[in-house]
Amino acid sequence: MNKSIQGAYQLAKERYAELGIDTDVALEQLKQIPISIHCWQGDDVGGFEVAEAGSSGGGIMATGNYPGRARTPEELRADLDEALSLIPGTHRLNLHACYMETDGEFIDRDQIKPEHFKNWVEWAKAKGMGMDFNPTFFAHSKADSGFTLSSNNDDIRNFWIAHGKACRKISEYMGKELGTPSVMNIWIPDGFKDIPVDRNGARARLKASLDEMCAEKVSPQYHLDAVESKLFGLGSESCVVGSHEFYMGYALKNNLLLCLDTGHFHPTEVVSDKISSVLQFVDEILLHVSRPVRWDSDHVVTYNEELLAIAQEIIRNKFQDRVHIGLDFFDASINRIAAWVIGSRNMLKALCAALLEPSEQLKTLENEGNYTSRLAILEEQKFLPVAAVWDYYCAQQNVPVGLAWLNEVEKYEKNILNKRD
Ligand code: RNT
Ligand code: ZN
Repeated sequence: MNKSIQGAYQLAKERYAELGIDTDVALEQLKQIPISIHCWQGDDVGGFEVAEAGSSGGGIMATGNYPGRARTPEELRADLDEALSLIPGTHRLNLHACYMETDGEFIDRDQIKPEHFKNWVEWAKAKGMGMDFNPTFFAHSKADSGFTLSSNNDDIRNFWIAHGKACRKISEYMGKELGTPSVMNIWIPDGFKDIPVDRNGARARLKASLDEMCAEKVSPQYHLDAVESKLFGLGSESCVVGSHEFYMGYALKNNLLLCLDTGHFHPTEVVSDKISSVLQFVDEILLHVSRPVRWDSDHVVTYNEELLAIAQEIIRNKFQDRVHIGLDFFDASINRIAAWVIGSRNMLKALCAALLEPSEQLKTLENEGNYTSRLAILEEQKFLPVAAVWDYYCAQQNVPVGLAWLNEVEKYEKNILNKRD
Protein backbone atom coordinates (compact mmCIF):
# COMPACT_ATOMS: atom_id res chain seq x y z
CA MET A 1 0.00 0.00 0.00
CA ASN A 2 1.07 3.53 -0.81
CA LYS A 3 3.13 5.02 2.09
CA SER A 4 1.25 8.29 2.30
CA ILE A 5 -2.10 6.53 2.54
CA GLN A 6 -0.75 4.38 5.32
CA GLY A 7 0.87 7.35 7.08
CA ALA A 8 -2.31 9.40 6.92
CA TYR A 9 -4.25 6.43 8.26
CA GLN A 10 -1.91 6.04 11.24
CA LEU A 11 -2.37 9.71 12.16
CA ALA A 12 -6.14 9.41 11.75
CA LYS A 13 -6.14 6.25 13.84
CA GLU A 14 -4.43 8.11 16.70
CA ARG A 15 -6.80 11.02 16.40
CA TYR A 16 -9.87 8.76 16.59
CA ALA A 17 -8.32 6.75 19.42
CA GLU A 18 -8.43 9.95 21.50
CA LEU A 19 -12.22 9.74 21.17
CA GLY A 20 -12.19 6.07 22.09
CA ILE A 21 -12.76 4.89 18.53
CA ASP A 22 -10.79 2.01 17.05
CA THR A 23 -10.64 2.69 13.32
CA ASP A 24 -9.66 -0.91 12.52
CA VAL A 25 -12.80 -2.16 14.23
CA ALA A 26 -14.89 0.45 12.39
CA LEU A 27 -13.55 -0.73 9.03
CA GLU A 28 -14.17 -4.34 9.94
CA GLN A 29 -17.80 -3.41 10.60
CA LEU A 30 -18.04 -1.40 7.39
CA LYS A 31 -16.94 -4.46 5.44
CA GLN A 32 -19.94 -6.37 6.81
CA ILE A 33 -22.56 -3.96 5.46
CA PRO A 34 -23.80 -4.83 1.97
CA ILE A 35 -25.38 -2.24 -0.26
CA SER A 36 -27.99 -3.51 -2.67
CA ILE A 37 -26.92 -2.00 -5.97
CA HIS A 38 -29.79 -1.44 -8.38
CA CYS A 39 -29.37 -2.83 -11.87
CA TRP A 40 -31.58 -0.13 -13.38
CA GLN A 41 -29.04 2.71 -13.19
CA GLY A 42 -27.15 0.87 -15.93
CA ASP A 43 -29.75 1.11 -18.68
CA ASP A 44 -32.25 3.78 -17.66
CA VAL A 45 -34.77 1.25 -16.27
CA GLY A 46 -35.09 -0.41 -19.68
CA GLY A 47 -34.69 -4.13 -19.06
CA PHE A 48 -34.44 -6.97 -21.56
CA GLU A 49 -37.95 -8.11 -22.05
CA VAL A 50 -38.88 -9.19 -25.55
CA ALA A 51 -41.72 -7.20 -27.18
CA GLU A 52 -42.83 -5.24 -24.15
CA ALA A 53 -39.45 -3.58 -23.64
CA GLY A 54 -39.04 0.10 -24.15
CA SER A 55 -39.27 3.23 -22.10
CA SER A 56 -39.41 3.07 -18.33
CA GLY A 57 -42.84 4.69 -18.53
CA GLY A 58 -45.58 4.13 -16.01
CA GLY A 59 -44.78 6.73 -13.42
CA ILE A 60 -41.00 6.81 -13.52
CA MET A 61 -38.61 8.09 -16.11
CA ALA A 62 -34.88 8.39 -16.54
CA THR A 63 -33.85 11.56 -18.33
CA GLY A 64 -30.78 12.11 -20.46
CA ASN A 65 -29.15 10.31 -23.34
CA TYR A 66 -25.54 9.86 -22.33
CA PRO A 67 -23.89 7.47 -24.78
CA GLY A 68 -23.08 3.86 -23.94
CA ARG A 69 -26.26 2.53 -22.34
CA ALA A 70 -26.11 -1.24 -21.80
CA ARG A 71 -28.27 -2.91 -24.45
CA THR A 72 -27.94 -6.55 -23.45
CA PRO A 73 -27.65 -8.51 -20.21
CA GLU A 74 -24.00 -9.21 -21.08
CA GLU A 75 -23.30 -5.51 -21.45
CA LEU A 76 -25.11 -4.68 -18.25
CA ARG A 77 -23.19 -7.36 -16.34
CA ALA A 78 -19.91 -6.10 -17.79
CA ASP A 79 -20.82 -2.56 -16.71
CA LEU A 80 -21.72 -3.80 -13.24
CA ASP A 81 -18.41 -5.66 -13.08
CA GLU A 82 -16.66 -2.41 -13.88
CA ALA A 83 -18.63 -0.47 -11.24
CA LEU A 84 -18.09 -3.18 -8.60
CA SER A 85 -14.36 -3.12 -9.22
CA LEU A 86 -14.42 0.51 -8.07
CA ILE A 87 -16.61 0.10 -4.98
CA PRO A 88 -15.00 -1.34 -1.82
CA GLY A 89 -16.64 -4.33 -0.13
CA THR A 90 -18.98 -7.13 -1.18
CA HIS A 91 -22.46 -6.00 -2.12
CA ARG A 92 -25.75 -7.25 -3.50
CA LEU A 93 -27.45 -6.93 -6.85
CA ASN A 94 -30.97 -5.57 -6.94
CA LEU A 95 -32.71 -6.81 -10.06
CA HIS A 96 -36.06 -5.93 -11.59
CA ALA A 97 -38.21 -8.60 -13.23
CA CYS A 98 -37.99 -6.85 -16.62
CA TYR A 99 -34.29 -7.86 -16.69
CA MET A 100 -35.39 -11.42 -17.48
CA GLU A 101 -33.50 -13.41 -20.11
CA THR A 102 -35.82 -15.42 -22.35
CA ASP A 103 -33.64 -16.28 -25.36
CA GLY A 104 -35.50 -14.04 -27.74
CA GLU A 105 -38.87 -15.52 -26.82
CA PHE A 106 -41.76 -13.35 -25.63
CA ILE A 107 -42.74 -14.48 -22.15
CA ASP A 108 -45.32 -12.29 -20.49
CA ARG A 109 -44.77 -11.23 -16.93
CA ASP A 110 -47.33 -13.56 -15.42
CA GLN A 111 -45.37 -16.48 -16.89
CA ILE A 112 -41.80 -15.75 -15.87
CA LYS A 113 -39.85 -18.44 -14.08
CA PRO A 114 -36.62 -18.78 -12.10
CA GLU A 115 -34.86 -20.10 -15.22
CA HIS A 116 -35.20 -16.65 -16.80
CA PHE A 117 -32.91 -15.30 -14.11
CA LYS A 118 -30.39 -18.10 -14.02
CA ASN A 119 -27.62 -16.12 -15.68
CA TRP A 120 -27.98 -13.34 -13.14
CA VAL A 121 -27.92 -15.80 -10.27
CA GLU A 122 -24.83 -17.56 -11.64
CA TRP A 123 -23.15 -14.20 -12.08
CA ALA A 124 -23.91 -13.22 -8.49
CA LYS A 125 -22.93 -16.63 -7.15
CA ALA A 126 -19.51 -16.45 -8.75
CA LYS A 127 -18.87 -13.22 -6.87
CA GLY A 128 -20.32 -14.33 -3.55
CA MET A 129 -23.02 -11.70 -3.87
CA GLY A 130 -26.62 -11.90 -2.70
CA MET A 131 -29.52 -10.69 -4.78
CA ASP A 132 -32.72 -8.75 -4.21
CA PHE A 133 -35.66 -8.64 -6.54
CA ASN A 134 -38.58 -6.51 -7.74
CA PRO A 135 -41.71 -7.33 -9.70
CA THR A 136 -42.02 -4.83 -12.54
CA PHE A 137 -45.48 -3.28 -12.39
CA PHE A 138 -44.77 -0.58 -14.99
CA ALA A 139 -43.70 -0.21 -18.64
CA HIS A 140 -46.24 -2.74 -19.86
CA SER A 141 -49.46 -2.43 -21.84
CA LYS A 142 -51.41 -3.75 -18.87
CA ALA A 143 -50.12 -0.80 -16.82
CA ASP A 144 -51.08 1.81 -19.39
CA SER A 145 -54.28 2.73 -17.58
CA GLY A 146 -52.16 3.83 -14.64
CA PHE A 147 -53.50 1.02 -12.45
CA THR A 148 -52.14 -2.46 -11.78
CA LEU A 149 -52.90 -4.23 -8.49
CA SER A 150 -55.60 -1.67 -7.72
CA SER A 151 -57.21 -1.79 -11.16
CA ASN A 152 -60.99 -2.08 -11.34
CA ASN A 153 -60.55 -4.38 -14.33
CA ASP A 154 -60.32 -7.96 -13.08
CA ASP A 155 -58.25 -9.19 -16.01
CA ILE A 156 -55.65 -6.54 -15.37
CA ARG A 157 -55.68 -6.98 -11.63
CA ASN A 158 -55.36 -10.76 -11.93
CA PHE A 159 -52.54 -10.46 -14.41
CA TRP A 160 -50.54 -8.37 -11.96
CA ILE A 161 -51.35 -10.66 -9.05
CA ALA A 162 -50.00 -13.54 -11.15
CA HIS A 163 -46.89 -11.49 -11.91
CA GLY A 164 -46.35 -10.87 -8.21
CA LYS A 165 -46.76 -14.56 -7.42
CA ALA A 166 -44.31 -15.54 -10.16
CA CYS A 167 -41.83 -13.01 -8.79
CA ARG A 168 -42.06 -14.38 -5.26
CA LYS A 169 -41.04 -17.80 -6.65
CA ILE A 170 -38.12 -16.22 -8.45
CA SER A 171 -37.09 -14.31 -5.36
CA GLU A 172 -37.26 -17.51 -3.30
CA TYR A 173 -35.07 -19.23 -5.88
CA MET A 174 -32.50 -16.43 -5.65
CA GLY A 175 -32.45 -16.70 -1.88
CA LYS A 176 -32.01 -20.47 -2.02
CA GLU A 177 -29.29 -20.38 -4.61
CA LEU A 178 -27.32 -17.60 -3.00
CA GLY A 179 -27.76 -18.52 0.65
CA THR A 180 -29.11 -15.14 1.71
CA PRO A 181 -32.73 -13.98 1.65
CA SER A 182 -33.80 -11.94 -1.33
CA VAL A 183 -35.78 -8.86 -0.40
CA MET A 184 -38.56 -8.50 -2.95
CA ASN A 185 -39.82 -4.96 -3.10
CA ILE A 186 -43.31 -4.18 -4.28
CA TRP A 187 -43.79 -0.78 -5.85
CA ILE A 188 -46.71 -0.01 -8.14
CA PRO A 189 -47.37 3.19 -10.06
CA ASP A 190 -51.11 3.18 -9.32
CA GLY A 191 -52.68 6.54 -8.75
CA PHE A 192 -54.91 9.30 -10.02
CA LYS A 193 -53.70 12.22 -12.07
CA ASP A 194 -56.77 14.22 -11.16
CA ILE A 195 -58.98 14.33 -8.09
CA PRO A 196 -60.61 10.95 -7.56
CA VAL A 197 -63.91 10.27 -5.86
CA ASP A 198 -63.26 6.65 -4.95
CA ARG A 199 -59.89 6.46 -3.28
CA ASN A 200 -61.26 3.87 -0.93
CA GLY A 201 -62.26 1.51 -3.73
CA ALA A 202 -58.76 1.55 -5.20
CA ARG A 203 -57.14 1.00 -1.81
CA ALA A 204 -59.47 -1.84 -0.95
CA ARG A 205 -58.59 -3.51 -4.25
CA LEU A 206 -54.88 -3.04 -3.64
CA LYS A 207 -55.21 -4.62 -0.22
CA ALA A 208 -57.14 -7.58 -1.63
CA SER A 209 -54.57 -8.03 -4.42
CA LEU A 210 -51.62 -7.98 -2.02
CA ASP A 211 -53.38 -10.46 0.25
CA GLU A 212 -53.84 -12.83 -2.65
CA MET A 213 -50.40 -12.29 -4.08
CA CYS A 214 -48.62 -12.87 -0.77
CA ALA A 215 -50.93 -15.57 0.56
CA GLU A 216 -48.41 -18.36 0.14
CA LYS A 217 -45.94 -18.41 3.00
CA VAL A 218 -42.32 -18.44 1.89
CA SER A 219 -39.47 -19.10 4.29
CA PRO A 220 -37.84 -15.84 5.42
CA GLN A 221 -34.58 -17.70 5.05
CA TYR A 222 -34.99 -17.25 1.29
CA HIS A 223 -37.44 -14.46 0.63
CA LEU A 224 -38.79 -11.32 2.29
CA ASP A 225 -41.61 -9.11 0.99
CA ALA A 226 -41.29 -5.34 1.19
CA VAL A 227 -43.81 -2.64 0.26
CA GLU A 228 -42.88 0.85 -0.96
CA SER A 229 -45.05 3.93 -0.66
CA LYS A 230 -44.86 7.17 -2.55
CA LEU A 231 -46.18 10.68 -2.08
CA PHE A 232 -46.91 11.35 -5.73
CA GLY A 233 -45.52 10.47 -9.12
CA LEU A 234 -45.86 11.14 -12.81
CA GLY A 235 -49.56 10.62 -13.53
CA SER A 236 -50.45 10.11 -9.88
CA GLU A 237 -50.26 13.71 -8.77
CA SER A 238 -53.62 13.78 -7.01
CA CYS A 239 -53.67 10.45 -5.23
CA VAL A 240 -51.27 7.54 -4.88
CA VAL A 241 -53.11 4.35 -4.01
CA GLY A 242 -50.11 2.89 -2.15
CA SER A 243 -49.56 5.82 0.16
CA HIS A 244 -47.36 5.82 3.25
CA GLU A 245 -50.23 5.16 5.63
CA PHE A 246 -51.49 2.36 3.41
CA TYR A 247 -48.22 0.46 3.30
CA MET A 248 -47.25 1.23 6.87
CA GLY A 249 -50.52 -0.35 7.93
CA TYR A 250 -50.10 -3.23 5.52
CA ALA A 251 -46.54 -3.98 6.64
CA LEU A 252 -47.52 -3.87 10.31
CA LYS A 253 -50.53 -6.05 9.93
CA ASN A 254 -48.79 -8.65 7.80
CA ASN A 255 -45.33 -8.45 9.27
CA LEU A 256 -43.66 -7.42 6.00
CA LEU A 257 -40.77 -5.08 5.45
CA LEU A 258 -41.59 -1.44 4.92
CA CYS A 259 -39.55 0.21 2.18
CA LEU A 260 -38.72 3.84 2.74
CA ASP A 261 -37.56 5.64 -0.39
CA THR A 262 -35.82 8.88 0.52
CA GLY A 263 -37.47 10.60 -2.44
CA HIS A 264 -41.02 9.61 -1.59
CA PHE A 265 -42.01 12.01 1.16
CA HIS A 266 -42.86 15.67 1.58
CA PRO A 267 -39.77 17.78 0.98
CA THR A 268 -39.37 18.74 4.64
CA GLU A 269 -39.76 15.16 5.88
CA VAL A 270 -36.66 13.01 6.24
CA VAL A 271 -36.31 9.25 6.21
CA SER A 272 -33.55 9.43 8.84
CA ASP A 273 -36.20 10.45 11.37
CA LYS A 274 -38.54 7.64 10.38
CA ILE A 275 -36.17 4.70 10.87
CA SER A 276 -36.34 4.53 14.68
CA SER A 277 -40.10 5.13 14.59
CA VAL A 278 -41.02 2.33 12.25
CA LEU A 279 -38.49 -0.08 13.76
CA GLN A 280 -40.42 0.04 17.03
CA PHE A 281 -43.12 -1.87 15.18
CA VAL A 282 -41.77 -3.66 12.10
CA ASP A 283 -38.88 -6.11 12.36
CA GLU A 284 -36.95 -4.96 9.33
CA ILE A 285 -37.05 -2.23 6.74
CA LEU A 286 -35.68 -1.67 3.29
CA LEU A 287 -34.24 1.69 2.31
CA HIS A 288 -34.28 3.06 -1.18
CA VAL A 289 -31.55 5.63 -0.89
CA SER A 290 -32.04 8.25 -3.53
CA ARG A 291 -31.71 12.03 -3.67
CA PRO A 292 -34.85 14.03 -4.14
CA VAL A 293 -34.53 17.39 -5.83
CA ARG A 294 -37.82 19.23 -5.28
CA TRP A 295 -39.79 16.11 -6.14
CA ASP A 296 -39.16 12.39 -6.64
CA SER A 297 -36.32 12.96 -9.04
CA ASP A 298 -34.03 10.00 -8.31
CA HIS A 299 -30.77 11.92 -8.55
CA VAL A 300 -27.44 10.26 -7.80
CA VAL A 301 -26.87 10.07 -4.06
CA THR A 302 -24.46 12.73 -2.82
CA TYR A 303 -22.63 12.95 0.48
CA ASN A 304 -25.07 15.27 2.16
CA GLU A 305 -26.40 15.81 5.65
CA GLU A 306 -29.41 13.53 5.24
CA LEU A 307 -27.31 10.66 3.90
CA LEU A 308 -25.07 10.98 6.92
CA ALA A 309 -28.10 11.18 9.21
CA ILE A 310 -29.45 7.92 7.74
CA ALA A 311 -26.11 6.19 8.26
CA GLN A 312 -25.92 7.53 11.81
CA GLU A 313 -29.37 6.22 12.64
CA ILE A 314 -28.38 2.75 11.45
CA ILE A 315 -25.03 2.66 13.20
CA ARG A 316 -25.92 4.47 16.43
CA ASN A 317 -28.72 1.99 17.04
CA LYS A 318 -26.90 -1.06 15.70
CA PHE A 319 -29.66 -1.57 13.17
CA GLN A 320 -27.37 -3.15 10.57
CA ASP A 321 -29.31 -6.42 10.68
CA ARG A 322 -32.72 -4.77 10.52
CA VAL A 323 -32.13 -2.20 7.79
CA HIS A 324 -31.52 -3.41 4.26
CA ILE A 325 -29.78 -0.64 2.35
CA GLY A 326 -30.71 -0.37 -1.32
CA LEU A 327 -29.98 2.38 -3.78
CA ASP A 328 -32.58 3.81 -6.12
CA PHE A 329 -31.62 6.47 -8.60
CA PHE A 330 -31.29 6.66 -12.34
CA ASP A 331 -29.48 9.41 -14.14
CA ALA A 332 -29.00 9.03 -17.88
CA SER A 333 -27.31 12.40 -18.32
CA ILE A 334 -23.93 11.31 -16.97
CA ASN A 335 -21.77 8.22 -17.37
CA ARG A 336 -23.98 5.52 -15.85
CA ILE A 337 -21.12 3.58 -14.31
CA ALA A 338 -19.85 6.75 -12.67
CA ALA A 339 -23.36 7.28 -11.30
CA TRP A 340 -23.29 3.84 -9.66
CA VAL A 341 -19.80 4.40 -8.29
CA ILE A 342 -20.49 7.87 -6.93
CA GLY A 343 -23.77 6.89 -5.28
CA SER A 344 -22.46 3.64 -3.80
CA ARG A 345 -19.22 5.12 -2.55
CA ASN A 346 -21.14 7.96 -0.94
CA MET A 347 -23.41 5.56 0.90
CA LEU A 348 -20.35 3.70 2.15
CA LYS A 349 -18.55 6.92 3.08
CA ALA A 350 -21.52 7.96 5.16
CA LEU A 351 -21.52 4.58 6.93
CA CYS A 352 -17.77 4.90 7.45
CA ALA A 353 -18.20 8.34 9.03
CA ALA A 354 -21.02 7.07 11.22
CA LEU A 355 -18.88 4.16 12.42
CA LEU A 356 -16.21 6.65 13.49
CA GLU A 357 -18.57 8.59 15.73
CA PRO A 358 -18.25 8.37 19.53
CA SER A 359 -21.95 7.59 19.73
CA GLU A 360 -21.94 6.12 23.24
CA GLN A 361 -20.28 9.23 24.60
CA LEU A 362 -22.75 11.42 22.72
CA LYS A 363 -25.71 9.45 24.06
CA THR A 364 -24.42 9.79 27.61
CA LEU A 365 -24.01 13.54 27.22
CA GLU A 366 -27.51 13.80 25.83
CA ASN A 367 -28.96 11.77 28.70
CA GLU A 368 -27.20 14.05 31.15
CA GLY A 369 -28.70 17.07 29.43
CA ASN A 370 -25.29 18.30 28.34
CA TYR A 371 -26.40 19.60 24.96
CA THR A 372 -23.48 22.01 24.77
CA SER A 373 -20.93 19.22 24.63
CA ARG A 374 -23.16 17.19 22.33
CA LEU A 375 -23.26 19.98 19.78
CA ALA A 376 -19.56 20.77 20.20
CA ILE A 377 -18.53 17.16 19.54
CA LEU A 378 -20.95 16.69 16.65
CA GLU A 379 -19.51 19.76 14.98
CA GLU A 380 -15.90 18.91 15.77
CA GLN A 381 -16.24 15.43 14.32
CA LYS A 382 -17.25 16.81 10.93
CA PHE A 383 -13.67 17.96 10.46
CA LEU A 384 -11.90 14.85 11.71
CA PRO A 385 -9.78 12.94 9.16
CA VAL A 386 -12.48 10.54 7.97
CA ALA A 387 -11.07 10.79 4.44
CA ALA A 388 -7.79 9.20 5.57
CA VAL A 389 -9.72 6.24 6.99
CA TRP A 390 -11.84 5.93 3.86
CA ASP A 391 -8.78 6.08 1.57
CA TYR A 392 -7.10 3.37 3.61
CA TYR A 393 -10.24 1.23 3.37
CA CYS A 394 -10.31 1.59 -0.42
CA ALA A 395 -6.63 0.64 -0.68
CA GLN A 396 -7.14 -2.31 1.66
CA GLN A 397 -10.09 -3.49 -0.46
CA ASN A 398 -8.08 -3.12 -3.67
CA VAL A 399 -10.20 -0.44 -5.25
CA PRO A 400 -8.90 2.92 -6.46
CA VAL A 401 -8.20 5.56 -3.83
CA GLY A 402 -9.68 9.03 -4.24
CA LEU A 403 -10.55 10.16 -7.72
CA ALA A 404 -8.45 7.44 -9.34
CA TRP A 405 -11.67 5.52 -10.00
CA LEU A 406 -12.67 8.17 -12.52
CA ASN A 407 -9.66 7.38 -14.71
CA GLU A 408 -10.87 3.78 -14.83
CA VAL A 409 -14.38 4.83 -15.82
CA GLU A 410 -12.99 7.14 -18.50
CA LYS A 411 -10.89 4.32 -19.92
CA TYR A 412 -13.91 2.03 -19.95
CA GLU A 413 -15.98 4.70 -21.62
CA LYS A 414 -13.40 5.16 -24.33
CA ASN A 415 -12.77 1.47 -24.94
CA ILE A 416 -16.19 -0.04 -24.37
CA LEU A 417 -19.08 2.39 -24.00
CA ASN A 418 -18.21 4.61 -26.93
CA LYS A 419 -18.17 1.57 -29.21
CA ARG A 420 -21.85 0.89 -28.51
CA ASP A 421 -24.31 2.55 -30.90
C1 RNT B 1 -40.47 4.47 -8.08
C2 RNT B 1 -39.91 3.67 -6.97
C3 RNT B 1 -39.34 2.34 -7.37
C4 RNT B 1 -38.53 2.37 -8.65
C5 RNT B 1 -37.79 1.10 -8.95
C6 RNT B 1 -37.29 1.06 -10.34
O1 RNT B 1 -40.86 5.71 -7.67
O2 RNT B 1 -38.95 4.42 -6.29
O3 RNT B 1 -38.60 1.83 -6.32
O4 RNT B 1 -37.63 3.42 -8.65
O5 RNT B 1 -38.58 0.02 -8.64
ZN1 ZN C 1 -37.79 3.40 -4.80
